[in-house]
Amino acid sequence: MFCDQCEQTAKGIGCTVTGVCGKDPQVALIQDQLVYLLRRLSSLVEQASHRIDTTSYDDFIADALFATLTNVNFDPAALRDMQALAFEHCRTLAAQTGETPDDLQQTLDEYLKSLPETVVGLGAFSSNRDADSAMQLLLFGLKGLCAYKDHAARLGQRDAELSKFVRKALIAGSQWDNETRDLGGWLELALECGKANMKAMELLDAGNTGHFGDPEPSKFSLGHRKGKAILISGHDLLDLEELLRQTEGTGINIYTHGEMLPAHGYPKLKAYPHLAGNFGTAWENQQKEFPNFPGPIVMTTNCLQNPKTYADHMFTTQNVGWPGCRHVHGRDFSEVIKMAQEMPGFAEDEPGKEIMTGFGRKTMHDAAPAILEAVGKGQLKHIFLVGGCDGARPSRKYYTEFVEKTPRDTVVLTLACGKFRFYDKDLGMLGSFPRYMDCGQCNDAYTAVKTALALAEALNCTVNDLPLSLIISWYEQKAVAVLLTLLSLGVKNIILGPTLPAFVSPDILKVITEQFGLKLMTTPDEDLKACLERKPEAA
Ligand code: FSO
Ligand code: SF4
Repeated sequence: MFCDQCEQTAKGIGCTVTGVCGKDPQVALIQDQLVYLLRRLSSLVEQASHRIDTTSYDDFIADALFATLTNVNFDPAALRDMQALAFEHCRTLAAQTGETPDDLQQTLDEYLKSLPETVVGLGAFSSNRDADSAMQLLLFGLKGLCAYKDHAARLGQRDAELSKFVRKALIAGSQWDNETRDLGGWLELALECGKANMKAMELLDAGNTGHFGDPEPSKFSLGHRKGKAILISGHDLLDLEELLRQTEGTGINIYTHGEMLPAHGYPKLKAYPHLAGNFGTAWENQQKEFPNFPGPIVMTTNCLQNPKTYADHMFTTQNVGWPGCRHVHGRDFSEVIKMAQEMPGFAEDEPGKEIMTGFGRKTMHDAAPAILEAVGKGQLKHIFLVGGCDGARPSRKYYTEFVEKTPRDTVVLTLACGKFRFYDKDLGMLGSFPRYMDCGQCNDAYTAVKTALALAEALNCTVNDLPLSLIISWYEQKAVAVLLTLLSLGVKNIILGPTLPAFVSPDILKVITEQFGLKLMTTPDEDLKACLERKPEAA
Protein backbone atom coordinates (compact mmCIF):
# COMPACT_ATOMS: atom_id res chain seq x y z
CA MET A 1 0.00 0.00 0.00
CA PHE A 2 0.95 3.61 -0.27
CA CYS A 3 -1.07 6.37 1.35
CA ASP A 4 0.11 9.86 2.17
CA GLN A 5 -3.23 11.67 2.34
CA CYS A 6 -3.16 12.78 5.97
CA GLU A 7 -0.90 14.61 8.36
CA GLN A 8 0.06 11.56 10.42
CA THR A 9 1.41 9.63 7.44
CA ALA A 10 4.32 7.33 8.38
CA LYS A 11 7.72 9.05 8.63
CA GLY A 12 6.21 12.12 6.99
CA ILE A 13 6.41 10.26 3.65
CA GLY A 14 3.67 7.66 3.34
CA CYS A 15 2.12 4.63 5.02
CA THR A 16 3.43 1.54 3.22
CA VAL A 17 3.11 -1.35 5.65
CA THR A 18 -0.11 -0.40 7.36
CA GLY A 19 -1.79 2.91 8.07
CA VAL A 20 -0.92 4.88 11.20
CA CYS A 21 -4.70 5.48 11.27
CA GLY A 22 -5.40 1.75 11.33
CA LYS A 23 -6.16 1.33 7.62
CA ASP A 24 -4.69 -1.99 6.49
CA PRO A 25 -3.32 -2.78 3.01
CA GLN A 26 -6.49 -4.61 1.99
CA VAL A 27 -8.70 -1.61 2.81
CA ALA A 28 -6.18 0.77 1.23
CA LEU A 29 -6.35 -1.23 -2.02
CA ILE A 30 -10.15 -1.36 -2.03
CA GLN A 31 -10.33 2.40 -1.44
CA ASP A 32 -7.85 3.15 -4.25
CA GLN A 33 -9.80 0.91 -6.61
CA LEU A 34 -12.99 2.65 -5.53
CA VAL A 35 -11.50 6.04 -6.41
CA TYR A 36 -10.61 4.66 -9.84
CA LEU A 37 -14.14 3.31 -10.31
CA LEU A 38 -15.54 6.72 -9.35
CA ARG A 39 -13.34 8.33 -12.00
CA ARG A 40 -14.71 5.88 -14.58
CA LEU A 41 -18.26 6.46 -13.36
CA SER A 42 -17.79 10.24 -13.52
CA SER A 43 -17.05 10.16 -17.23
CA LEU A 44 -20.18 8.06 -17.86
CA VAL A 45 -22.32 10.33 -15.67
CA GLU A 46 -20.93 13.37 -17.48
CA GLN A 47 -21.99 11.89 -20.84
CA ALA A 48 -25.38 10.91 -19.44
CA SER A 49 -25.95 14.36 -17.89
CA HIS A 50 -26.96 15.64 -21.32
CA ARG A 51 -29.89 13.24 -21.48
CA ILE A 52 -30.95 12.24 -17.94
CA ASP A 53 -31.17 13.60 -14.41
CA THR A 54 -27.95 12.36 -12.79
CA THR A 55 -28.63 13.50 -9.21
CA SER A 56 -28.62 10.02 -7.68
CA TYR A 57 -25.31 9.15 -9.40
CA ASP A 58 -23.73 12.44 -8.31
CA ASP A 59 -24.89 11.82 -4.74
CA PHE A 60 -23.36 8.36 -4.86
CA ILE A 61 -20.02 9.67 -6.16
CA ALA A 62 -19.72 12.16 -3.28
CA ASP A 63 -20.83 9.62 -0.68
CA ALA A 64 -18.40 6.95 -1.89
CA LEU A 65 -15.46 9.35 -2.24
CA PHE A 66 -16.19 10.54 1.32
CA ALA A 67 -15.83 6.90 2.44
CA THR A 68 -12.17 6.97 1.31
CA LEU A 69 -11.33 9.99 3.48
CA THR A 70 -9.11 9.41 6.51
CA ASN A 71 -10.80 7.74 9.50
CA VAL A 72 -14.17 7.17 7.84
CA ASN A 73 -14.50 3.60 6.65
CA PHE A 74 -12.26 0.68 7.59
CA ASP A 75 -14.74 -2.05 6.70
CA PRO A 76 -13.67 -4.04 3.61
CA ALA A 77 -17.14 -5.55 3.17
CA ALA A 78 -18.89 -2.15 3.15
CA LEU A 79 -16.28 -0.69 0.79
CA ARG A 80 -16.61 -3.68 -1.54
CA ASP A 81 -20.35 -3.08 -1.66
CA MET A 82 -19.60 0.48 -2.78
CA GLN A 83 -17.26 -0.84 -5.49
CA ALA A 84 -19.97 -3.20 -6.71
CA LEU A 85 -22.51 -0.41 -6.81
CA ALA A 86 -20.10 1.91 -8.65
CA PHE A 87 -19.45 -0.81 -11.23
CA GLU A 88 -23.15 -1.51 -11.59
CA HIS A 89 -23.82 2.21 -12.14
CA CYS A 90 -21.08 2.27 -14.81
CA ARG A 91 -22.65 -0.66 -16.64
CA THR A 92 -26.17 0.75 -16.40
CA LEU A 93 -25.11 4.06 -17.88
CA ALA A 94 -22.96 2.42 -20.56
CA ALA A 95 -25.84 0.13 -21.53
CA GLN A 96 -28.07 3.15 -22.06
CA THR A 97 -25.77 4.33 -24.83
CA GLY A 98 -26.33 1.08 -26.72
CA GLU A 99 -22.68 0.00 -26.79
CA THR A 100 -20.99 -1.23 -23.60
CA PRO A 101 -17.22 -0.62 -23.77
CA ASP A 102 -14.92 -3.65 -23.43
CA ASP A 103 -13.73 -2.81 -19.93
CA LEU A 104 -17.29 -2.85 -18.62
CA GLN A 105 -18.10 -6.19 -20.21
CA GLN A 106 -15.85 -7.92 -17.65
CA THR A 107 -16.82 -8.98 -14.17
CA LEU A 108 -15.91 -6.56 -11.38
CA ASP A 109 -13.05 -8.83 -10.28
CA GLU A 110 -11.66 -9.01 -13.81
CA TYR A 111 -12.04 -5.27 -14.15
CA LEU A 112 -10.17 -4.60 -10.90
CA LYS A 113 -7.37 -7.01 -11.85
CA SER A 114 -6.88 -5.14 -15.11
CA LEU A 115 -6.37 -1.74 -13.48
CA PRO A 116 -3.03 -0.08 -14.25
CA GLU A 117 -0.44 -0.18 -11.45
CA THR A 118 -0.50 3.57 -11.15
CA VAL A 119 -4.01 3.33 -9.72
CA VAL A 120 -3.17 1.11 -6.84
CA GLY A 121 -1.91 3.10 -3.92
CA LEU A 122 -0.83 6.02 -6.06
CA GLY A 123 2.57 4.77 -4.93
CA ALA A 124 3.49 4.00 -8.51
CA PHE A 125 3.82 7.59 -9.52
CA SER A 126 4.42 8.93 -12.96
CA SER A 127 7.84 10.35 -13.72
CA ASN A 128 6.58 13.86 -13.05
CA ARG A 129 6.74 14.47 -9.28
CA ASP A 130 5.12 17.89 -9.52
CA ALA A 131 2.18 16.75 -11.61
CA ASP A 132 1.68 13.78 -9.26
CA SER A 133 1.77 16.11 -6.29
CA ALA A 134 -0.71 18.57 -7.81
CA MET A 135 -2.97 15.68 -8.77
CA GLN A 136 -2.93 14.48 -5.16
CA LEU A 137 -3.63 18.01 -3.92
CA LEU A 138 -6.65 18.02 -6.23
CA LEU A 139 -7.84 14.53 -5.25
CA PHE A 140 -7.49 15.13 -1.52
CA GLY A 141 -9.18 18.53 -1.76
CA LEU A 142 -11.93 16.84 -3.73
CA LYS A 143 -12.39 14.20 -1.03
CA GLY A 144 -12.89 16.97 1.54
CA LEU A 145 -15.27 18.82 -0.75
CA CYS A 146 -17.28 15.63 -1.30
CA ALA A 147 -17.62 15.16 2.46
CA TYR A 148 -19.33 18.56 2.71
CA LYS A 149 -21.29 17.99 -0.51
CA ASP A 150 -22.54 14.67 0.84
CA HIS A 151 -23.66 16.23 4.13
CA ALA A 152 -25.38 19.03 2.24
CA ALA A 153 -27.21 16.56 -0.03
CA ARG A 154 -28.46 14.66 3.03
CA LEU A 155 -30.02 17.97 4.07
CA GLY A 156 -31.57 18.44 0.62
CA GLN A 157 -29.02 21.01 -0.62
CA ARG A 158 -27.53 20.34 -4.05
CA ASP A 159 -26.01 22.31 -6.88
CA ALA A 160 -25.73 21.01 -10.44
CA GLU A 161 -22.59 23.04 -11.19
CA LEU A 162 -20.87 21.64 -8.12
CA SER A 163 -21.62 18.09 -9.23
CA LYS A 164 -20.31 18.93 -12.67
CA PHE A 165 -17.06 20.18 -11.15
CA VAL A 166 -16.63 16.98 -9.11
CA ARG A 167 -17.03 14.93 -12.28
CA LYS A 168 -14.63 17.16 -14.17
CA ALA A 169 -11.97 16.91 -11.47
CA LEU A 170 -12.32 13.12 -11.15
CA ILE A 171 -12.11 12.70 -14.91
CA ALA A 172 -9.05 14.97 -15.05
CA GLY A 173 -7.39 12.84 -12.38
CA SER A 174 -7.81 9.71 -14.48
CA GLN A 175 -5.72 11.33 -17.19
CA TRP A 176 -2.97 12.61 -14.95
CA ASP A 177 -0.17 10.42 -16.26
CA ASN A 178 -0.91 11.47 -19.83
CA GLU A 179 0.61 14.88 -19.20
CA THR A 180 -2.65 16.52 -20.20
CA ARG A 181 -1.82 19.56 -18.09
CA ASP A 182 1.32 21.35 -17.04
CA LEU A 183 1.91 22.20 -13.40
CA GLY A 184 0.14 25.54 -13.75
CA GLY A 185 -2.91 23.80 -15.21
CA TRP A 186 -3.06 21.33 -12.33
CA LEU A 187 -2.71 24.06 -9.74
CA GLU A 188 -5.44 26.04 -11.43
CA LEU A 189 -7.70 23.02 -11.14
CA ALA A 190 -6.78 22.61 -7.47
CA LEU A 191 -7.73 26.25 -6.82
CA GLU A 192 -10.94 25.69 -8.75
CA CYS A 193 -11.57 22.85 -6.29
CA GLY A 194 -11.10 25.40 -3.49
CA LYS A 195 -13.74 27.65 -5.05
CA ALA A 196 -16.09 24.72 -5.50
CA ASN A 197 -15.52 23.77 -1.87
CA MET A 198 -16.73 27.23 -0.83
CA LYS A 199 -19.97 26.38 -2.64
CA ALA A 200 -20.15 23.01 -0.88
CA MET A 201 -19.70 24.69 2.52
CA GLU A 202 -22.31 27.30 1.59
CA LEU A 203 -24.80 24.54 0.75
CA LEU A 204 -24.06 22.76 4.00
CA ASP A 205 -24.47 26.00 5.94
CA ALA A 206 -27.85 26.53 4.24
CA GLY A 207 -28.81 22.92 5.07
CA ASN A 208 -27.76 23.12 8.71
CA THR A 209 -29.22 26.55 9.44
CA GLY A 210 -32.36 25.79 7.39
CA HIS A 211 -33.01 22.66 9.45
CA PHE A 212 -31.77 23.57 12.88
CA GLY A 213 -31.92 27.39 12.94
CA ASP A 214 -29.06 29.88 13.07
CA PRO A 215 -26.58 28.98 15.78
CA GLU A 216 -26.67 31.35 18.73
CA PRO A 217 -24.08 31.82 21.48
CA SER A 218 -24.95 29.10 23.99
CA LYS A 219 -23.47 27.44 27.02
CA PHE A 220 -23.20 23.70 27.44
CA SER A 221 -21.80 21.51 30.18
CA LEU A 222 -18.72 19.32 30.26
CA GLY A 223 -20.26 17.41 33.15
CA HIS A 224 -22.91 14.70 33.14
CA ARG A 225 -26.26 13.79 34.63
CA LYS A 226 -27.16 10.68 36.56
CA GLY A 227 -28.84 8.20 34.24
CA LYS A 228 -28.61 6.25 30.99
CA ALA A 229 -26.49 7.79 28.29
CA ILE A 230 -25.62 7.70 24.58
CA LEU A 231 -22.55 9.39 23.09
CA ILE A 232 -22.69 10.66 19.51
CA SER A 233 -19.69 11.87 17.49
CA GLY A 234 -18.87 13.09 13.99
CA HIS A 235 -20.41 15.84 11.91
CA ASP A 236 -23.89 14.63 10.95
CA LEU A 237 -26.40 16.84 12.77
CA LEU A 238 -29.32 15.02 11.12
CA ASP A 239 -28.25 11.79 12.80
CA LEU A 240 -28.11 13.66 16.10
CA GLU A 241 -31.55 15.17 15.61
CA GLU A 242 -33.04 11.79 14.83
CA LEU A 243 -31.35 10.23 17.86
CA LEU A 244 -32.71 13.04 20.06
CA ARG A 245 -36.18 12.52 18.63
CA GLN A 246 -36.13 8.75 19.10
CA THR A 247 -34.88 9.03 22.71
CA GLU A 248 -37.43 11.66 23.78
CA GLY A 249 -39.20 10.55 26.94
CA THR A 250 -36.97 7.49 27.43
CA GLY A 251 -34.92 9.07 30.20
CA ILE A 252 -31.73 8.54 28.18
CA ASN A 253 -29.40 11.54 27.99
CA ILE A 254 -27.49 12.34 24.84
CA TYR A 255 -23.91 13.63 24.95
CA THR A 256 -21.96 15.10 22.05
CA HIS A 257 -18.37 14.23 21.28
CA GLY A 258 -15.75 15.81 19.01
CA GLU A 259 -17.16 17.66 16.02
CA MET A 260 -20.72 17.18 17.30
CA LEU A 261 -20.02 19.78 20.03
CA PRO A 262 -21.32 22.79 18.01
CA ALA A 263 -24.79 21.15 18.02
CA HIS A 264 -25.28 22.88 21.38
CA GLY A 265 -25.57 26.22 19.56
CA TYR A 266 -28.39 25.22 17.17
CA PRO A 267 -31.84 26.31 18.47
CA LYS A 268 -33.71 23.22 17.29
CA LEU A 269 -31.15 20.81 18.70
CA LYS A 270 -30.51 22.49 22.04
CA ALA A 271 -34.28 22.66 22.58
CA TYR A 272 -34.19 18.94 23.42
CA PRO A 273 -33.79 18.92 27.22
CA HIS A 274 -31.97 15.59 27.15
CA LEU A 275 -29.11 16.99 25.02
CA ALA A 276 -27.11 16.89 28.23
CA GLY A 277 -23.59 18.06 27.46
CA ASN A 278 -20.30 17.17 25.81
CA PHE A 279 -18.12 14.22 26.74
CA GLY A 280 -14.43 13.88 25.94
CA THR A 281 -12.19 15.87 23.69
CA ALA A 282 -10.78 15.52 20.16
CA TRP A 283 -10.87 12.38 18.02
CA GLU A 284 -7.35 11.18 18.78
CA ASN A 285 -8.23 10.64 22.46
CA GLN A 286 -11.05 8.16 21.74
CA GLN A 287 -9.23 5.05 22.87
CA LYS A 288 -8.40 6.73 26.17
CA GLU A 289 -11.79 8.38 26.76
CA PHE A 290 -14.45 6.09 25.25
CA PRO A 291 -13.90 3.15 27.63
CA ASN A 292 -15.06 5.54 30.41
CA PHE A 293 -18.40 6.25 28.78
CA PRO A 294 -21.14 4.10 30.35
CA GLY A 295 -23.37 3.77 27.28
CA PRO A 296 -23.31 3.05 23.55
CA ILE A 297 -21.33 5.27 21.19
CA VAL A 298 -22.46 6.36 17.71
CA MET A 299 -19.95 7.51 15.08
CA THR A 300 -21.67 9.47 12.31
CA THR A 301 -18.56 10.47 10.33
CA ASN A 302 -14.83 10.74 10.85
CA CYS A 303 -12.74 10.61 12.85
CA LEU A 304 -13.17 6.97 13.83
CA GLN A 305 -10.38 5.12 15.61
CA ASN A 306 -9.95 1.41 16.24
CA PRO A 307 -12.55 0.69 18.95
CA LYS A 308 -10.28 -1.95 20.48
CA THR A 309 -12.00 -2.41 23.82
CA TYR A 310 -15.48 -1.04 23.11
CA ALA A 311 -16.41 -2.39 19.64
CA ASP A 312 -19.28 -4.28 21.25
CA HIS A 313 -21.08 -1.02 22.02
CA MET A 314 -19.85 1.14 19.15
CA PHE A 315 -22.26 1.84 16.29
CA THR A 316 -21.57 3.45 12.92
CA THR A 317 -23.95 5.29 10.56
CA GLN A 318 -24.01 6.34 6.89
CA ASN A 319 -20.72 5.70 5.10
CA VAL A 320 -18.70 5.13 8.30
CA GLY A 321 -17.58 1.61 9.07
CA TRP A 322 -15.40 -0.57 11.24
CA PRO A 323 -15.50 -4.36 10.81
CA GLY A 324 -17.40 -5.91 13.68
CA CYS A 325 -19.19 -2.75 14.77
CA ARG A 326 -22.95 -2.64 14.38
CA HIS A 327 -24.24 -0.32 11.67
CA VAL A 328 -27.35 1.85 12.01
CA HIS A 329 -29.46 1.70 8.85
CA GLY A 330 -32.01 4.31 7.85
CA ARG A 331 -31.49 6.34 11.04
CA ASP A 332 -33.26 3.68 13.08
CA PHE A 333 -31.52 3.95 16.46
CA SER A 334 -33.67 1.36 18.24
CA GLU A 335 -30.74 -1.04 18.78
CA VAL A 336 -28.62 1.79 20.21
CA ILE A 337 -31.44 2.81 22.53
CA LYS A 338 -31.98 -0.78 23.69
CA MET A 339 -28.28 -1.09 24.47
CA ALA A 340 -28.28 2.22 26.37
CA GLN A 341 -31.06 0.88 28.55
CA GLU A 342 -29.04 -2.26 29.29
CA MET A 343 -25.78 -0.42 30.05
CA PRO A 344 -25.10 1.22 33.43
CA GLY A 345 -25.25 4.91 32.50
CA PHE A 346 -23.82 7.52 34.88
CA ALA A 347 -24.32 6.68 38.56
CA GLU A 348 -24.27 10.27 39.79
CA ASP A 349 -24.77 13.84 38.63
CA GLU A 350 -21.45 15.54 38.03
CA PRO A 351 -21.72 19.22 37.17
CA GLY A 352 -18.90 20.28 34.87
CA LYS A 353 -17.41 23.44 33.51
CA GLU A 354 -19.65 25.41 31.15
CA ILE A 355 -18.31 26.34 27.73
CA MET A 356 -19.68 28.52 24.92
CA THR A 357 -20.31 27.68 21.28
CA GLY A 358 -22.71 28.98 18.61
CA PHE A 359 -20.86 31.91 17.04
CA GLY A 360 -22.30 31.04 13.65
CA ARG A 361 -22.62 33.03 10.46
CA LYS A 362 -25.60 35.17 11.49
CA THR A 363 -24.21 35.97 14.95
CA MET A 364 -20.87 36.99 13.45
CA HIS A 365 -22.58 38.97 10.70
CA ASP A 366 -24.68 40.84 13.26
CA ALA A 367 -21.55 41.49 15.33
CA ALA A 368 -19.62 42.97 12.39
CA PRO A 369 -20.52 46.66 13.09
CA ALA A 370 -19.47 46.32 16.73
CA ILE A 371 -16.24 44.57 15.69
CA LEU A 372 -15.49 47.38 13.25
CA GLU A 373 -16.20 49.99 15.89
CA ALA A 374 -13.91 48.26 18.38
CA VAL A 375 -11.17 48.04 15.74
CA GLY A 376 -11.70 51.72 14.83
CA LYS A 377 -11.36 52.81 18.47
CA GLY A 378 -8.23 50.72 18.90
CA GLN A 379 -9.93 48.51 21.52
CA LEU A 380 -9.65 45.41 19.37
CA LYS A 381 -6.15 45.13 17.92
CA HIS A 382 -6.24 41.78 16.16
CA ILE A 383 -8.45 38.82 15.32
CA PHE A 384 -6.88 35.37 15.26
CA LEU A 385 -8.59 32.46 13.59
CA VAL A 386 -7.01 29.45 15.27
CA GLY A 387 -8.78 26.46 13.85
CA GLY A 388 -8.71 23.24 11.91
CA CYS A 389 -8.10 19.65 12.85
CA ASP A 390 -6.59 18.26 15.97
CA GLY A 391 -4.20 15.33 15.89
CA ALA A 392 -1.87 13.26 18.00
CA ARG A 393 1.45 14.98 17.31
CA PRO A 394 2.95 16.48 20.53
CA SER A 395 3.97 19.65 18.65
CA ARG A 396 0.27 20.54 18.50
CA LYS A 397 0.63 21.98 22.00
CA TYR A 398 1.71 25.02 19.95
CA TYR A 399 -1.99 25.86 19.47
CA THR A 400 -2.72 25.85 23.20
CA GLU A 401 0.28 28.06 23.87
CA PHE A 402 -0.50 30.35 20.98
CA VAL A 403 -4.04 31.00 22.22
CA GLU A 404 -2.89 31.42 25.83
CA LYS A 405 -0.37 34.02 24.69
CA THR A 406 -2.72 36.12 22.57
CA PRO A 407 -2.83 39.66 24.06
CA ARG A 408 -5.95 40.75 25.95
CA ASP A 409 -6.89 43.27 23.27
CA THR A 410 -7.31 40.51 20.68
CA VAL A 411 -9.97 37.85 20.08
CA VAL A 412 -9.72 34.24 18.99
CA LEU A 413 -12.18 32.70 16.57
CA THR A 414 -12.06 28.96 16.26
CA LEU A 415 -13.67 26.04 14.43
CA ALA A 416 -13.34 22.27 14.01
CA CYS A 417 -11.76 19.82 16.41
CA GLY A 418 -8.53 21.82 16.76
CA LYS A 419 -10.44 23.86 19.37
CA PHE A 420 -10.06 21.06 21.91
CA ARG A 421 -6.50 22.26 22.46
CA PHE A 422 -7.87 25.38 24.22
CA TYR A 423 -11.69 25.27 24.42
CA ASP A 424 -11.73 25.12 28.20
CA LYS A 425 -9.33 28.04 28.76
CA ASP A 426 -10.95 31.11 30.23
CA LEU A 427 -9.91 33.94 27.91
CA GLY A 428 -12.36 36.43 29.42
CA MET A 429 -14.09 39.28 27.63
CA LEU A 430 -13.00 42.17 25.46
CA GLY A 431 -15.71 44.79 25.93
CA SER A 432 -18.91 43.05 24.91
CA PHE A 433 -17.09 40.21 23.08
CA PRO A 434 -15.99 36.94 24.58
CA ARG A 435 -12.34 36.58 23.62
CA TYR A 436 -13.00 32.98 22.57
CA MET A 437 -15.67 32.50 19.90
CA ASP A 438 -16.41 29.04 18.51
CA CYS A 439 -17.84 29.25 14.97
CA GLY A 440 -18.59 25.50 14.82
CA GLN A 441 -17.43 22.50 12.83
CA CYS A 442 -14.70 22.44 10.16
CA ASN A 443 -17.29 23.24 7.44
CA ASP A 444 -18.11 26.40 9.39
CA ALA A 445 -14.88 27.77 7.97
CA TYR A 446 -17.61 29.22 5.75
CA THR A 447 -18.67 31.44 8.67
CA ALA A 448 -15.11 32.63 9.25
CA VAL A 449 -14.61 33.38 5.55
CA LYS A 450 -17.94 35.24 5.27
CA THR A 451 -17.12 37.25 8.40
CA ALA A 452 -13.70 38.22 7.04
CA LEU A 453 -15.17 39.15 3.66
CA ALA A 454 -17.89 41.27 5.32
CA LEU A 455 -15.33 43.11 7.45
CA ALA A 456 -13.14 43.73 4.40
CA GLU A 457 -16.07 44.99 2.39
CA ALA A 458 -17.13 47.39 5.15
CA LEU A 459 -13.60 48.76 5.34
CA ASN A 460 -13.26 48.80 1.57
CA CYS A 461 -10.11 46.71 1.67
CA THR A 462 -9.08 43.10 1.07
CA VAL A 463 -9.06 40.32 3.64
CA ASN A 464 -5.26 40.60 3.61
CA ASP A 465 -5.50 44.19 4.85
CA LEU A 466 -7.54 43.27 7.93
CA PRO A 467 -5.96 42.90 11.36
CA LEU A 468 -6.64 39.19 10.99
CA SER A 469 -4.33 36.17 11.05
CA LEU A 470 -5.17 32.58 10.20
CA ILE A 471 -3.43 29.91 12.18
CA ILE A 472 -4.60 26.67 10.62
CA SER A 473 -3.97 23.15 11.85
CA TRP A 474 -4.51 20.35 9.39
CA TYR A 475 -4.95 16.61 9.66
CA GLU A 476 -7.17 15.18 6.95
CA GLN A 477 -8.60 16.04 3.55
CA LYS A 478 -11.39 18.40 4.63
CA ALA A 479 -8.65 20.68 5.89
CA VAL A 480 -6.99 20.41 2.47
CA ALA A 481 -10.27 21.49 0.86
CA VAL A 482 -10.63 24.44 3.25
CA LEU A 483 -7.03 25.47 2.65
CA LEU A 484 -7.63 25.42 -1.10
CA THR A 485 -10.75 27.56 -0.54
CA LEU A 486 -8.73 30.15 1.37
CA LEU A 487 -6.03 30.20 -1.31
CA SER A 488 -8.63 30.46 -4.08
CA LEU A 489 -9.99 33.56 -2.34
CA GLY A 490 -6.52 35.07 -2.37
CA VAL A 491 -6.05 34.84 1.41
CA LYS A 492 -2.37 35.25 2.17
CA ASN A 493 0.07 34.68 5.03
CA ILE A 494 -1.70 31.64 6.49
CA ILE A 495 0.35 29.89 9.15
CA LEU A 496 -0.05 26.15 8.67
CA GLY A 497 0.93 23.34 10.99
CA PRO A 498 1.94 21.16 12.56
CA THR A 499 3.78 19.87 9.45
CA LEU A 500 3.56 20.44 5.74
CA PRO A 501 1.65 17.85 3.71
CA ALA A 502 3.93 15.02 2.55
CA PHE A 503 2.27 15.04 -0.86
CA VAL A 504 3.26 18.60 -1.68
CA SER A 505 6.38 18.62 -3.87
CA PRO A 506 9.14 21.21 -3.32
CA ASP A 507 8.17 23.01 -6.54
CA ILE A 508 4.50 23.27 -5.56
CA LEU A 509 5.45 24.41 -2.10
CA LYS A 510 7.58 27.12 -3.70
CA VAL A 511 4.63 28.33 -5.77
CA ILE A 512 2.31 28.37 -2.75
CA THR A 513 4.79 30.16 -0.51
CA GLU A 514 5.70 32.72 -3.16
CA GLN A 515 2.16 33.43 -4.35
CA PHE A 516 0.31 33.15 -1.07
CA GLY A 517 2.92 33.69 1.63
CA LEU A 518 1.87 30.41 3.28
CA LYS A 519 4.21 29.63 6.19
CA LEU A 520 4.85 26.63 8.36
CA MET A 521 4.31 27.32 12.06
CA THR A 522 7.45 28.10 14.09
CA THR A 523 7.00 28.95 17.77
CA PRO A 524 3.94 30.62 19.34
CA ASP A 525 6.05 33.66 20.34
CA GLU A 526 7.67 34.12 16.96
CA ASP A 527 4.44 33.63 15.01
CA LEU A 528 2.41 35.87 17.32
CA LYS A 529 4.97 38.63 16.94
CA ALA A 530 4.95 38.28 13.15
CA CYS A 531 1.12 38.39 13.04
CA LEU A 532 0.90 41.48 15.24
CA GLU A 533 3.65 43.31 13.36
CA ARG A 534 2.44 42.45 9.86
CA LYS A 535 1.53 45.54 7.91
CA PRO A 536 -1.62 45.51 5.77
CA GLU A 537 -0.89 44.84 2.09
CA ALA A 538 -2.39 48.15 1.03
CA ALA A 539 -0.22 50.17 3.43
FE1 FSO B 1 -11.70 16.96 13.06
FE2 FSO B 1 -11.62 14.55 12.02
FE3 FSO B 1 -13.93 18.24 11.32
FE4 FSO B 1 -11.69 16.56 10.31
S1 FSO B 1 -12.91 15.22 13.67
S2 FSO B 1 -10.21 16.07 11.85
S3 FSO B 1 -11.06 18.49 9.46
O1 FSO B 1 -12.44 14.88 10.50
O2 FSO B 1 -13.44 17.08 9.97
O3 FSO B 1 -12.37 18.70 12.38
FE1 SF4 C 1 -1.51 6.72 6.63
FE2 SF4 C 1 -3.11 8.84 6.88
FE3 SF4 C 1 -3.32 7.23 4.80
FE4 SF4 C 1 -4.10 6.43 7.22
S1 SF4 C 1 -4.99 8.07 5.97
S2 SF4 C 1 -2.94 5.23 5.74
S3 SF4 C 1 -2.51 7.41 8.47
S4 SF4 C 1 -1.58 8.53 5.30
